[in-house]
Amino acid sequence: MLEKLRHITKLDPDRPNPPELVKAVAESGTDAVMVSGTQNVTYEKAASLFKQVKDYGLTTILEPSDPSNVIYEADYLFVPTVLNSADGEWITGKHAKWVRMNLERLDQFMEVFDRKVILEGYIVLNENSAVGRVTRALCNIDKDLAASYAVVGEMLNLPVIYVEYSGRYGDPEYVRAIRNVIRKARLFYGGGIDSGDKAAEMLKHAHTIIVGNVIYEKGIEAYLSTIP
Ligand code: 1GP
Repeated sequence: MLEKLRHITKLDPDRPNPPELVKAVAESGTDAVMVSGTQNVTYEKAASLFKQVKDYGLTTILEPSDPSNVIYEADYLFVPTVLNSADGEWITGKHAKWVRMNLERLDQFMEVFDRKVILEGYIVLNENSAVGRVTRALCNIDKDLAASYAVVGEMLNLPVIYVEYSGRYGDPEYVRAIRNVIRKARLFYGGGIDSGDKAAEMLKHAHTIIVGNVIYEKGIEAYLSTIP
């Protein structure tokens, strides 16, 4: 399934997602729609957005930020662990809480886990982003250390390494350095992609790009230009 993803659109259920926006996304050629679950994402808003997206036959992915906001109706759950966090809560802490909530029906939970869950090893590199601050990520690291975190992700058998600059276009040299050390994992890149040139530049190194803000901040035309 991961091999089929070149372009993922991250939609925010907390922003207006009128039917014409959802239609444009569905017809854009993007490979999947991802909803990132933050505290502000209510179940109703996210479920209603998923329903609209699914009506068009697009793959839906939920990326929860906490065990309290997992929405099992999504086709897949992409569960982050922040490899360069200084706070264990974001590496395995929340995950253990999630398992604990399901310990009494572990077989059932593991069946869903095996069918729907893909773990993502995040390397967060923008210290000014919400995700960077909240997860206390060690963002000011050189290329070699960033690449080393990616190798650790592979040692842990994570199927995805996600280079996250959320809100800012990142340094392609970092993405290249990480790609060079990756053997099995798929490399995701997200952050500040708002044009065809930036999409193409990051796709030279990353297997998959994730675009978010562009659709809300620059509109549908700019968003469409990011489709490979
Ligand atoms: C955020 O990586 C995504 O989690 C996409 O970033 O919103 O900057 O496109 P942008």
